[in-house]
Amino acid sequence: MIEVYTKDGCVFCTRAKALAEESGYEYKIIHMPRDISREDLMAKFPTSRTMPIITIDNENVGGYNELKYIIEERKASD
Ligand SMILES: N[C@@H](CCC(=O)N[C@@H](CS)C(=O)NCC(=O)O)C(=O)O
Repeated sequence: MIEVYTKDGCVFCTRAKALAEESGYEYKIIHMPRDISREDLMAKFPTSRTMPIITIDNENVGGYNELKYIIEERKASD
């Protein structure tokens, strides 16, 4: 399961949401601050400095660029 932590006014978040949707994989959007507070987000991902924050099967894989790479790799090996 892909989880995309997003916020408003974030170009890479918009790109990541579109990419997750297009990918056909199961995904979930978690919006900060609607679904998670800034404090809880920072506690959950203390080393992350940019948005979006993306996890796959609960592992922090990075942001939009990393998700794009992972999806391309997965599709190539399908
Ligand atoms: N390489 C990152 C870039 C993400 C990025 O720069 N996000 C912006 C918002 S659209 C951000 O968090 N900027 C805040 C900062 O750089 O401190 C990705 O692919 O997701």
